[in-house]
Amino acid sequence: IHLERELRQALALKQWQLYYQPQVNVDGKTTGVEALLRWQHPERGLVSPGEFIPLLESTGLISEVGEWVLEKACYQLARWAQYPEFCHLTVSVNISPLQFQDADFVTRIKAIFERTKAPLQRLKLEVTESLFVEARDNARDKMLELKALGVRFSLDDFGTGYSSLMYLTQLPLDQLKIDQSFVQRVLTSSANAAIVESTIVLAESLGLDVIAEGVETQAQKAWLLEHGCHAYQGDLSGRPVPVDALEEQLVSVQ
Ligand code: G
Ligand code: G
Ligand code: MN
Ligand code: NA
Repeated sequence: IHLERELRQALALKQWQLYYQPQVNVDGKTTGVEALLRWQHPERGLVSPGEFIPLLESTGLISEVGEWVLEKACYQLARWAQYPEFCHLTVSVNISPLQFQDADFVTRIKAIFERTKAPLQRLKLEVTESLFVEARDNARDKMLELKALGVRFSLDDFGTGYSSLMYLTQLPLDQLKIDQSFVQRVLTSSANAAIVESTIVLAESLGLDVIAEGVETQAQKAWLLEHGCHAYQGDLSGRPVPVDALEEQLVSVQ
C-alpha cells in the first residue's frame, strides 16, 4: 500500500530523527534519556512510531530502521562521553522483538559498537515481554553475550503483555519499566495502585532497578516516591525533544 511505499522511501531518504526523553531521579536531575524514533514526513510532518512501527515490523523493514536507531543512539552516547556535562547520561534504545530475533542480531550490533566506540555500560536496551514468548533460550543467550560487553537490559511496558513472572527469574534483566497505563491511574484506581506497588517491591526483591514511565503530575511522582520508586520519565520532567533542545535544557537547569 501507499504507506509501505512511503516507508521504503523514508528509508532511502533518511527521513528519520531521534528524539530524546529525559529520565530523572528524585532531585529532578536527568540521569539518562530514552531515544524515541520519529518520522519527518515531507507533507504530514512529524509522525509518531505508534503509526508506523507495526508496518515496519510486518514488512521486515524494522531491522534496518532499528539498526539506524541504535547506531545513531550509540554515536550520541560516544559524543556525550566527551563532555563533562553530558558524560554521565545513559541512553535507552527500544528494540523490536523481530529485530532481536534476527539470527545475526548480536553480530550486527557488535559492529555498531565498534564503529561508534560507544561506552556500552551506559547503553540500555529496552525489550518487551513478547520477545520471550517466542524464543526464550535464544533470547537469554543473546542477552548474556551483550551483557558481557556491559550493555544493560530493561523490560519495557512491564505488565501489559503476555507475561510470565518466570521470565523475571530466567532472564538477565537490569531494570523494569512500569508501563504508563498503570502509572497514570495510581491515584484514581486502587487496583492500579496495588499493581504498581507490587511491581516496585518485586523489582527491589529481585535486585532490579525500576523506573516509572508516563509520569505527568507532581502528585503521581509523589505517590511513586512514597512507594519506593526513585526514577521517573514522562511529561512532568520533559517530553521527547531533538538532541539540541535536550542539551540546552540540560545545561540551563544545571
Ligand atoms: O514516542 P512514542 O510515544 O510515539 O512511541 C510510541 C511507541 O513506539 C512506543 O511503544 C515506543 O516503545 C515505540 N518506539 C519508539 N521508538 C522506537 C524505536 O526506535 N524502535 C522501536 N522498535 N520502537 C520504538
Ligand atoms: O513503549 P515506550 O515506553 O517506549 O513508549 C514511550 C512513549 O510514551 C513515547 O512515545 C512517549 O512519547 C510517550 N510518553 C512519554 N511520556 C509520556 C507521558 O507522560 N504521557 C503520555 N501520555 N505519553 C508519554
Ligand atoms: Mn520504551
Ligand atoms: Na513503555
